[in-house]
Amino acid sequence: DRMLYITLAITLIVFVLTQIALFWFSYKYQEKEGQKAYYFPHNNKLELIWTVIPAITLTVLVGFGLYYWYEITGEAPEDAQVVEVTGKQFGWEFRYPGADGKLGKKYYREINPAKNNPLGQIWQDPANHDDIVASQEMHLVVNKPVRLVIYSKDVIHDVGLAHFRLKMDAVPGMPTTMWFTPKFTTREMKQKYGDDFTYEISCDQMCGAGHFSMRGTIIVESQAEFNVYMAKQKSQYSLAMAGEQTSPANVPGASGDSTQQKQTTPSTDSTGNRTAIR
Ligand SMILES: [Cu+2]
Repeated sequence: DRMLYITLAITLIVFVLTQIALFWFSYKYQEKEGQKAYYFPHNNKLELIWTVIPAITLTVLVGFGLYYWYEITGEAPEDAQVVEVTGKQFGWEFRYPGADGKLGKKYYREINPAKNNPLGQIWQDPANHDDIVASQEMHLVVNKPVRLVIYSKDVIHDVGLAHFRLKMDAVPGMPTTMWFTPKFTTREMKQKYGDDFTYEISCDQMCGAGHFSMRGTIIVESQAEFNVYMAKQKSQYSLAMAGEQTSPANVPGASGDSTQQKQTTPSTDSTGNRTAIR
């Protein structure tokens, strides 16, 4: 926020001064009887001044921007929590590493929502066995750095975190990352701004007919509350294995990937209508 205010202040001052000068000069030197225009073709000193000063100012402003950019996209602190975020038409999926602290490998051809594998996790990889997958709602721990690893399953989306002043594109085939530390729990924010406050994750990149409905929520809570939430979740592996036993058809990849079906069924409500999207 501070950077935005400084940039606004500097540009506002320059804007006001130049506008005053513009109107003042056009008033002062308006057409008058007996006044002849002064021929003023070039002045090196002036050229130099109005090139160098803005150049330095803008370099400094951009420099700050770059500094913060490298900070949020750079190495996260050692103790950071990792959450994988996947955008799709139209919704968000989140994956948390289990007790091993490691996200298992995945491959796009394994994506098969019908078999409880929306992210294409490779079940042969033991690191996948305790990973937890959730959709639309992300849980974070207050005052603990979190590193988001961002994917997309179809087109370009964008993880927009307005309350955290962050956004990052979700690009198919190219994971992006950013890290930050939530400072206030959802409960603290509700006390401050009213009960209807929610941390929101919005899609900041126009991505299709259901773009407007790509709204997820973030719950920032204490470590204890987070642990309770995690303990209640079932690993995606166990859900997939349970599903496998009841469904006799087990032809890997035969049902194809989900992107083709999804595009034909735009949904109006991403939370209530998840089956229609898939
Ligand atoms: Cu989107």
